Amino acid sequence: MVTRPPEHDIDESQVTVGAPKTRAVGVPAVLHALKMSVDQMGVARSVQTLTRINQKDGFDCPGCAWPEEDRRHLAEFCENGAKAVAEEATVRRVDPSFFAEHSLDDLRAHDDWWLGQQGRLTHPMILDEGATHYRPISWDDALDAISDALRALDDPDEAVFYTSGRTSNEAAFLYQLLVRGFGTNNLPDCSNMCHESSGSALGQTLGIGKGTVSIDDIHDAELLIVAGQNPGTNHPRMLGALEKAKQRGATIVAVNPLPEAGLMHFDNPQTPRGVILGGTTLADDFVQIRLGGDQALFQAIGKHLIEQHRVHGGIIDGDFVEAHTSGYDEYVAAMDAVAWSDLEEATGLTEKRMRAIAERVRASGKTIVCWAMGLTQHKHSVATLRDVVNVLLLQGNLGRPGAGVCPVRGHSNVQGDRTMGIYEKPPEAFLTALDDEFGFHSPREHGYDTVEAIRAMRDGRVRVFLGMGGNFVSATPDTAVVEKGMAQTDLTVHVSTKLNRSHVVTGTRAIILPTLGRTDRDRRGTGEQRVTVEDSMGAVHGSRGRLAPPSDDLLSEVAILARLCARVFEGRGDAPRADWTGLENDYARIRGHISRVVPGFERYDERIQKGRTFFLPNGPRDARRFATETGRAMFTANALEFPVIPEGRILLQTLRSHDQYNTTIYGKDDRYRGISDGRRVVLIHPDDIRAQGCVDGEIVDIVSEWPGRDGMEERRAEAFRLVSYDTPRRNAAAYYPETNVLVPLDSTADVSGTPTSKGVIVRLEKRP
Ligand SMILES: Nc1nc2c(c(=O)[nH]1)N[C@H]1C(S)=C(S)[C@@H](COP(=O)(O)OP(=O)(O)OC[C@H]3O[C@@H](n4cnc5c(=O)[nH]c(N)nc54)[C@H](O)[C@@H]3O)O[C@H]1N2
Ligand SMILES: Nc1nc2c(c(=O)[nH]1)N[C@H]1C(S)=C(S)[C@@H](COP(=O)(O)OP(=O)(O)OC[C@H]3O[C@@H](n4cnc5c(=O)[nH]c(N)nc54)[C@H](O)[C@@H]3O)O[C@H]1N2
Ligand SMILES: [Mo]
Repeated sequence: MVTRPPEHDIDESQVTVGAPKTRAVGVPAVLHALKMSVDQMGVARSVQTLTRINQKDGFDCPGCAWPEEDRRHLAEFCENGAKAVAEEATVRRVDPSFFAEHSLDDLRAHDDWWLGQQGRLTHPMILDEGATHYRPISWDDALDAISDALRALDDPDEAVFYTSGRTSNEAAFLYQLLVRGFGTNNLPDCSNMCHESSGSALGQTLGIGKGTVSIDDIHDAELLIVAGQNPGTNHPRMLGALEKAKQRGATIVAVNPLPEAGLMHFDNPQTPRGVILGGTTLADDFVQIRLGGDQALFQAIGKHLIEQHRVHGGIIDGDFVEAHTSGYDEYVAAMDAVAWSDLEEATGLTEKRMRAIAERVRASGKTIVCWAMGLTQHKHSVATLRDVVNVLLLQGNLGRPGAGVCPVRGHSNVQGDRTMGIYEKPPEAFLTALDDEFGFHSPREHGYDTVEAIRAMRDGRVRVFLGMGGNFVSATPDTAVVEKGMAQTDLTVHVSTKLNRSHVVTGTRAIILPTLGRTDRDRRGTGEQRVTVEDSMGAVHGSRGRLAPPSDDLLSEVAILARLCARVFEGRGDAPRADWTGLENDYARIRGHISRVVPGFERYDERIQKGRTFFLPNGPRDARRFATETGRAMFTANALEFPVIPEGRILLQTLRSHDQYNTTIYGKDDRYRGISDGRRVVLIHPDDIRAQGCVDGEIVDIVSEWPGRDGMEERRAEAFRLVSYDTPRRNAAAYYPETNVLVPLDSTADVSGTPTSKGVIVRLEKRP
């Protein structure tokens, strides 16, 4: 039976704390996901939908970007994929009567869970200047209003165009064309807060900002290091690949401050082994590292390998280093110089322990390092990832089977969006090809990334904000600053599937454009359209929804963008030229344009027909080709950095619970960590609770401290419950987005500019 949306917000006084789990998935996961599916969409629709996820010619799961296995199980089961689908395929609706009933103030008072649980948006809505409620508006009027606002700007740089990572390749390509044709590169995206550090480090050292492994490589690896990642919750299908590698004899080392259930033990619901025989123990070695200690760990591994090679020989792949790399001597000198005592302090591990981990690397003939946000969201993340690359280069673990780098991407098409040109710093070759194809001149000046866009809003330099998916207000750091910045704009526009905070923290005027999701059938012009996406490993494939859309009033992202292009470019001789209506009616024609602009997409449409997949060229993987400054893979010498926590303070990481998708809160539990019915908790070492003069279960405020221009700035998140947890001393964890109020806007990673969401210095304060 479908259940009604919640009437009330989460009641945090109901939170309960039990023992964390030590194993992931299994039958409880199946039951939990089925319940959520049936709550949102009933039995028949649940079956119809769940059996189509990631099947050939079905739709691409809007959950994560982990690739599909070649031989798919019928309804390859993934608890959190099923939840992502249920959220989108829900039969609950947010229609004009909902907006008539709820004023903006009323909506603003609700939490993110309540907002998201109300259902799918069904109709374009506008908030007029000074209005208390959104009112319905026709598509034509809404698109005219947006186009008029853009065309009235003094300078195209007064507009900001954000993208989340669910947008299809076709829509992303049109979007960046709209933005560049309009005259700016202000294209911040969720990547700026996510894997930007990976892109920066890999681009510099390997010449490609992406991973270099395929799913077969994962199966073939001898050693898999999984660092700064919680796959049991965020990439559950990865557990199946790890299990397969394990069964073929791989060793798995998990590096994490928290003993995450999914890293420890996996009960695969697809196999009898997982259901009745007790599943598979995944991590052979759980390395409980301090927050931000990973650069030190990889330096320790490199240092040990270099030392041992000197004594015994045969460890470093001299041929590879000689033929394919640069910077080796400088790197060796830096590793010789780094002190074990510093490496111990940074990691919280002993020299002996680190040498033992390094011995596993030495013993492995094929090593892959996988990582996610635990490695990318620190001040020194880019340096950390360069040191990951250094270790792999030593043994030639790049460009051969079973070895390489595996940044595990977040949103299901975040990688594809970047390939399609959603980037504030586009390379010249891309712009030249784009200009040639559409007969115009793209702006060359770099645009704002996410943090720069917020600064510009704060300083009153942004007048129009457009969000292609996502939830900018909740997802970004320093919530109070973002909310103020948004309010200073003239117009905020969101192309969205579901209601979220960014719809209720608005500019002077605001427009909501409801759109189709992955699961929805997309019928236009020449018939049912498919879109395409790129997974975390550079494989491109089609996605086609089958469900009746939530209302007849929805336009696809492609249709919205094609119509905006027509309006914004009308009568402008210097604008891109294309048959906008033709593109809207036949997405294959967009793929035609892409095939001529983006390398690797030749014969694009043909290669994705009938559920086919193709791999994009990958220099390091395909041919040990490294398009770097030196034309070789680059060793780099990086100074050791790690967070220094002032006296009496704690380092806080902000992460995801098991029942959320970024700012979309599916439910109130974090089953694997033992938390139920609430989210305002701080997971913290029991000795730190005592050291702060508190007791377990006490409710405290979290106050972050940041040395700003005018002295120490304080930011406060109120009323969090202290939960004793197995985490290193002075390292705590709490859920995002609630804790984004604490992340200072200027606290960003060097080079990549990513907010330091995994390293926020805080103190705890007793409540009056
Ligand atoms: N169900 C679900 N799936 C998702 C998402 C979701 O919200 N829900 N989000 C998607 C997106 S956009 C992304 S980017 C990914 C995110 O996937 P993850 O990166 O797994 O997400 P987080 O919850 O941020 O978890 C960070 C992990 O890194 C660890 N960690 C934190 N700091 C450090 C550190 O300094 N060193 C080490 N070694 N470990 C550290 C944390 O303890 C935690 O296990 O998941 C994607 N998939
Ligand atoms: N403190 C802290 N902050 C973080 C992070 C962290 O770990 N800690 N993680 C960061 C990371 S890794 C990321 S990726 C960002 C995520 O930032 P975003 O991508 O901006 O946030 P989401 O919550 O994924 O966006 C959800 C909204 O997207 C819309 N949506 C969903 N599907 C579709 C679709 O198919 N089309 C369209 N047009 N809209 C759709 C829905 O309206 C939904 O409300 O957050 C970042 N912020
Ligand atoms: Mo992400």
